[in-house]
Amino acid sequence: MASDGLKLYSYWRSSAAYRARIALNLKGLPYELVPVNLLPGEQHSAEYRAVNPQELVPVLVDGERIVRQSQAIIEYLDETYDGEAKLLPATARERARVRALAQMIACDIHPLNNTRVMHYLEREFNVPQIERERWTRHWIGEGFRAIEALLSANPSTGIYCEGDEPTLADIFLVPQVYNAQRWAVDMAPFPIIARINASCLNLEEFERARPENQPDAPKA
Ligand SMILES: N[C@@H](CCC(=O)N[C@@H](CS)C(=O)NCC(=O)O)C(=O)O
Repeated sequence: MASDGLKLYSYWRSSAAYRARIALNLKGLPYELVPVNLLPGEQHSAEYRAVNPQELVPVLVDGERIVRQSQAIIEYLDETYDGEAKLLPATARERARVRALAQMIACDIHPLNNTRVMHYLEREFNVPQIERERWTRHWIGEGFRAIEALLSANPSTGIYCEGDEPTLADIFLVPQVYNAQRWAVDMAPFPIIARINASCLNLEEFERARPENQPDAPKA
């Protein structure tokens, strides 16, 4: 099925929006990118709140339909458009595994390190930057330790998290590695995560979605 105009509200450095960009590229779907600058707080404007009362990116607009939450967006795209790739694998066992890996990131790592959480720690509890960064590294490290263990213990791990085609799990992993590198997390204890990240970034669809390659990224 062809799309009649997809629009993605995105911010170049948002790892949740990065996930949606990768999925759109893997599905071979062209889209209009609508930048929402999180730094001055455009996500809190009345105009954007009407699109997403949660005041977060990404949001996908597909004609009359508005889809919020990156995992819902990705699964919606996969179910709605044939596209070039299937982002969820064929069997229930495989789908459960990739969803579990994705949710370890989406539910148990990323929300603890979100901009609004960091601002709250600073504003309400006077947590200094150095400790906020330690907090971020701690939660990414905890999550990555568990993901690395699951990847290393399972023969289904291939070039990518599940087999030799990229799936939902890789779509979540790569932006989280980007965040880890941004906050100087030591990746040495996570060789499988690092290897899968490198394999993904060799793909043009992941490369095009990178934060640095977005039109709203500051020019170097
Ligand atoms: N669970 C949401 C998370 C979305 C999210 O946290 N987006 C962040 C950027 S990565 C955001 O918009 N933050 C704005 C803020 O914290 O004010 C999803 O997966 O879409």
